[in-house]
Amino acid sequence: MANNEFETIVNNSKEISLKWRALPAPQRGEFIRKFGEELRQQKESLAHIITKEARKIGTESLGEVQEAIDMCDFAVGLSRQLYGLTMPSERPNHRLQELWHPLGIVGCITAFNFPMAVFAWNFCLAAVCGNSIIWKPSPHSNECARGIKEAWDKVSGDFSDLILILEGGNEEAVSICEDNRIALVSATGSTQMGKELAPIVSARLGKLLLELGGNNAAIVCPSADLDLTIKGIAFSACGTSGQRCTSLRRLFIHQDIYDDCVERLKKCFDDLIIGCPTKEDSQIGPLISESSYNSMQQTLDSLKNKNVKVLGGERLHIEDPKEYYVKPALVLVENIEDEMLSETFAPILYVKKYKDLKDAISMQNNVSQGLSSSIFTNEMRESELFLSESGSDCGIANVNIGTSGAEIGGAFGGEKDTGGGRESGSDAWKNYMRRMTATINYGDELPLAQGVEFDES
Ligand code: UN1
Repeated sequence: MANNEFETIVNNSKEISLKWRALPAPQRGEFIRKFGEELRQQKESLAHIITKEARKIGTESLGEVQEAIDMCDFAVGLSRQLYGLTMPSERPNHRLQELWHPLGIVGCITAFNFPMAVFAWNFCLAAVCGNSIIWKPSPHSNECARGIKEAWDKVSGDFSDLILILEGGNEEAVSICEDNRIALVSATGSTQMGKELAPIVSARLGKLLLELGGNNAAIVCPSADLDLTIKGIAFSACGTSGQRCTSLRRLFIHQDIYDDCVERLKKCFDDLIIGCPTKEDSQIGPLISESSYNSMQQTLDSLKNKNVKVLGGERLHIEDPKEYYVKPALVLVENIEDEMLSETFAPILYVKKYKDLKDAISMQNNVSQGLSSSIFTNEMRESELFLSESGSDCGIANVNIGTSGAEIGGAFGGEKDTGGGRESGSDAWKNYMRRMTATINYGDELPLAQGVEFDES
């Protein structure tokens, strides 16, 4: 990347942010409404780009564009709801009030697996909050980024530069992190990436929003409805070829239903349709790259070397010989293996028996990541324990739903090595603004807070 290319991008982003923030928030929302309409119009063609580049199956690609559309709708409403609190002042004739202001430029680093939706989470909020955005997409999904930018350019009038794309890899990501004109860096990717980039932003006391790796688990209790449970597990573990940050990696099954559940899972994994993502009936497309395939095989080999039972996981030669299709792997473990403690971004599901729900919850929590978690049960006491302060330690906890496929209305993100950030719904918008506490004295005296006296003599 030429230095002056980066300078131009930052300067242009700064310039547009000053104009954009002067628009009343509901007018900013109106642009996002039109952007959402444009995405609706282009839903099929944008989904097509996702399938082509990120190799997601048709219905998931359409779902991803829908997620971006949902974010637009959410942000339009939000543009009239950037509420600040007012608090009672302790002093007479005073008002105490919170004001929310834009940050300026937001830097957004996204991963290949959600090449449009995760950008939309960030952009729609950043924009209605009055910020511009510089977007560094994954090198695997530049075309998706260009597709989104073109849609924005159709509706953005003079505000085309509100989205500026910086294509590239690590060097470009580091440039974003180093630049103190970029107020907030929102980054999605592996925990390792987060641990490399976060210190750079922190060193300049910049703001960070991190959405990093998961190592998500589900617990299946004896009362679970196994039909919906198996479907939920299969989608979360194998959908998107196990390449979601929310993908299900670990499964704890109660001993009373273990055999039955594992039999059904085996059958379900055998029946999955693995094939070219452009084919209507394919449920699982290829992995994104050779290196993803290699890391999957490395993990499985090291398990096999320890005589752990691995079912599936082999490469399937379908269509293009350069693509890496795999059969999702079921790994039946008796003990917690080291491989289970880190995230392999591929369809590997570890399955372990449990006796006591509290043990299952503690095994679930006993990893460094904390993104998503599920329990399958029809017992209210079990699900409430799971959701309680003694339950799951994740940012997302589901009952009778798999770990993946969150809606945009809730705040999305996780604890511990997942980075602590929250994006998309609820009050995640506050990450994209600065909070100003204003105290206004409309009286003709100057009483001091805490009763302090400072009388002039
Ligand atoms: C991601 O994999 O980075 O909850 C995001 C889900 C999707 C988002 C995943 N809505 O699975």
